[in-house]
Amino acid sequence: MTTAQGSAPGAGAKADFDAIIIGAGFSGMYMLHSLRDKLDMNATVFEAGDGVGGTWYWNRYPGARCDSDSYIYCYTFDKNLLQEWTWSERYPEQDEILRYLEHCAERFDLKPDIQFGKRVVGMAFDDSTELWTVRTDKGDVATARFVITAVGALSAANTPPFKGLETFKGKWYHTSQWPHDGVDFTARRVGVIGTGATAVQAIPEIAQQAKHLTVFQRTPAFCVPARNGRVDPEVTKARKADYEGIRQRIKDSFFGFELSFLPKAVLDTTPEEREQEFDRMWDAGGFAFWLANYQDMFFSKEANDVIADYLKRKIRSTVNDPVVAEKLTPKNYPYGTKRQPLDTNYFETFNKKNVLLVDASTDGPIEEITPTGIRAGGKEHPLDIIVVATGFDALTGPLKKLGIKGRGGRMLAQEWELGPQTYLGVAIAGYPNLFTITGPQSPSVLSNMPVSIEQHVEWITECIAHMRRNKLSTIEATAQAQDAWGAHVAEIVSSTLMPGANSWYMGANIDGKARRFLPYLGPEGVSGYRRKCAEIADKGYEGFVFARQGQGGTMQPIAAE
Ligand code: N01
Repeated sequence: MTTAQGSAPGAGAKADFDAIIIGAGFSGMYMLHSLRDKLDMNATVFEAGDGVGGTWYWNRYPGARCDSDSYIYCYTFDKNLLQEWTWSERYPEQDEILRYLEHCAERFDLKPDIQFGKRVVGMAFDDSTELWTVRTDKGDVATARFVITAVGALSAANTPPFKGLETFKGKWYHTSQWPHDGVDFTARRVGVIGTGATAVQAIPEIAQQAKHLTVFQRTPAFCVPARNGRVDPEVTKARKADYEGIRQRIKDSFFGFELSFLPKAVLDTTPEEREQEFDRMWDAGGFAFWLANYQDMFFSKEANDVIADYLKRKIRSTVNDPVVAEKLTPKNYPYGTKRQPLDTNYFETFNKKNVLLVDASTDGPIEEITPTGIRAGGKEHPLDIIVVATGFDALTGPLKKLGIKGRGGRMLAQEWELGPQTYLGVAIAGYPNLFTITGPQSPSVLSNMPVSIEQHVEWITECIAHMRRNKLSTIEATAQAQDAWGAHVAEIVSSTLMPGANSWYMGANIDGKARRFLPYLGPEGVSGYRRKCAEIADKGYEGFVFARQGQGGTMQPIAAE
């Protein structure tokens, strides 16, 4: 079904749907539930995949699992759901998360309103009707008053234009477009390109199966052990009894986890004292070392060096061959400024006889993919399978791919050539009635995603409810509010070490992409951001203008109820 009768809030031109949601992952599913079941809106979802799950539908590479603790990597909006679902492991595997999301889709009866196998390829705002027209690759054309993008921050795969890739006679796979029936590495010579969070999960798994594995590293990663394992049933019981407290604590936290920085500067500690703290965080595993370390870690290079030194020593004491250990040791960016990979036997894997590390700086970069392998630093490495673990065109990529045209035909992809411009990361001046869940310039990827997703979905739902109560037909961020938000995002990050890394947070992983810090960092993380969004709503949506039906193009601020 591509069209249906809908009653647009604020009356006026008839749309096929009150709202079109793009994507059926964590965010699109909750958005649909909220608009349809709380506001009684006629909403539909276009989803490119053949099932729900988003990230967890697509990323099926070996070792794929969540790096957030399972008890908080889930929806928290429904008390009963929290009680009825039990996670098996500290970090569930991809298939368990997908089963969870399937369960949610059934539980909230979402599938009848999701149109699977349809990728949105264009959408345009019509100034006269004040409606969006959305087109899919299957030929659907549907109108709606609101469009909500729920496309995820890491869904536009980045396959660098490696010379000769098309000539490779073996098989190659991008980790985020993994075959659903898996890949058999038995007796194969495998190459993995990349050593980010994905590759760090995949490499130890592939090395166990493959005859030979060659890892092509451009930048070494600082890894911390995941320390995955079954969850003790007593711990699960205690958490279920305390979910209200947990929910509040993650909402009030900096990053959406039950973690906070140590209220102390590492430079004010003795070497013995900090070594003890480092050991404690290291033994705890997970993001504690990254997100609950000394509070000066992200601000002072000297402090960062002290912390990074601990991780470098761990690499050197784990990897047997000192030359390989040196290649695996990060040297040219501060710790924590690239996404923290969590590992299970990653460095140990380089002690295996069937694993070879080819490092771009010391052995030479990838020059070409040949019909039979990869040539790097003048040497050809024969391969049967290549795993391309080169990540994503993060945050802006998925939105640019939607072909969004706003007021007067302005094109988002063009306007964002020098970086994203948003208000709060959830709205864009010139694009009325468009909301971007966990969009650029919101906490998004710098938080435990479900926490930020729920916050955005609930804020958007309340905003649309407000419009319906006040018979408002369009909402649009002002250019001034947008500029001020962009300046604020940039100013905050400039006081940190984050710009010092060639990270995907900075857009540095994509050739030609503007170097801009893409998510929003602070000053009080997700809790401060949540408060800011709430204050803006309380002030009658400060920084936005509303219009009633028929005022398109000449929007006037309208006082809130
Ligand atoms: O991608 P990445 P990823 N030639 O961009 C290298 C999330 N995630 O898929 O560092 C050679 O981090 C690149 O090198 P460099 C998580 O947020 C979540 O691993 O740019 N190499 C790097 O080593 C994560 O951060 C979970 O110099 C090239 C690698 O490829 C995000 O996904 C689990 C290259 C890419 O690393 C992305 O991680 C896993 C080139 N031309 C991942 N281009 C969860 O827990 C790039 N590289 C939910």
